[in-house]
Amino acid sequence: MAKELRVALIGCGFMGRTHSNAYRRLNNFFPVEHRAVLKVICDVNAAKARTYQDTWGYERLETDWTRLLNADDVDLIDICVPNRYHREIAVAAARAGKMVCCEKPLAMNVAEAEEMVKAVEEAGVPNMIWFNYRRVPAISLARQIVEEGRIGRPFHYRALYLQDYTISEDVPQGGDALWRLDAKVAGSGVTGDLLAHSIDTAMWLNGPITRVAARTETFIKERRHVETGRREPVTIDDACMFLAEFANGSLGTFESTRYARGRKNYNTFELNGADGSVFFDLEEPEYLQFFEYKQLQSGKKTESHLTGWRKIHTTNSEHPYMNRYWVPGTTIGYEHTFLNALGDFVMALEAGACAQPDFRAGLQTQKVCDAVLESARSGLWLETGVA
Ligand code: SOE
Repeated sequence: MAKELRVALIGCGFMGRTHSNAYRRLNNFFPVEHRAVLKVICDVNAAKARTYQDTWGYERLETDWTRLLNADDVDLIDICVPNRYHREIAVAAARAGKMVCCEKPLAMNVAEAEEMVKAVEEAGVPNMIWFNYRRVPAISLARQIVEEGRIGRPFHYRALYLQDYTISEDVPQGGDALWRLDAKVAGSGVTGDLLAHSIDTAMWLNGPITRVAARTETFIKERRHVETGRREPVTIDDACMFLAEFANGSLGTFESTRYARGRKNYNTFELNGADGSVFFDLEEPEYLQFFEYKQLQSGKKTESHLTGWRKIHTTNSEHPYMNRYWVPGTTIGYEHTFLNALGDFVMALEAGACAQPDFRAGLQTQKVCDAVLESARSGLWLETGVA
């Protein structure tokens, strides 16, 4: 392990923890040449940064991210701050010649995302957006099944992403913990925060989404704002449902809300084709369900008394990523999706390639999100511009 990958991570929230854990574990599980070094933790709040430094073992801390740009001891800048700050940091980091990894959604809107793509591509720096759910072994297996042609002609894609933590009117908006409820900081509500995941997975499995028709709702119109202490209008979409057309001719439905009582992080999808279907549910993340319209000995496709859905326990070493971990039958968790993403990033780096999903892939998802929000405003079917 000759080389170092010296990381500066900006933002000491929930996502910063998932990424820090991935950097710490990388060399325990992935046989890469680079050794991940937790070099700098950066947050405007020095106390938070200090706690992170103690917990995760970062070598030093900064409270001003611009000081990272000329830091000779930093190779990669990882952006885990609220969405409003992604563009400025990513563009500056790329221009400073740093590798850039960024939490999802890529930006507040398409214009910002385009600027970010331009910056990393002009600078020629490796970049990645953390759409971690692609790296759930069962979801990667779904992609493999699609690539192997086992689904046949696709007809339907159906995705749900449901949570319930904003049902109470007493939940405030804004501030460190609840910036996702403030459109000025988050860009949008469930569309950018949750549906961005569903859209990324959908386009990875089923190709470009070309047209959308959407409806959003904001159920609670005013909430106390943490920063001003006043009740202020709520500007995010609390719920979003949209219809989609895919370039391959299939139809999609997408639904997301933070008002589905009992649902904490319910992320599911199903893809139905002429020859098979796949179904995934993040509450049972180690399983992929697969229905195969099977080829019988006669060569004719039909169903029999043994036909049915298979529930594949994706823990064998033949399943994506699982040869890195334990023995067949034992499971991995949410945190490993970030570790798998990082492993892919570093392996691509060493192969002289750019890992997927990169910023350009993040831009495609951003285009769909923007079209969804615009469609909800206008009531019209809209082209996404994704080809
Ligand atoms: C929102 O609650 C959230 O933390 C998202 O921001 C993450 O991307 C998702 O994976 C879990 O839920």
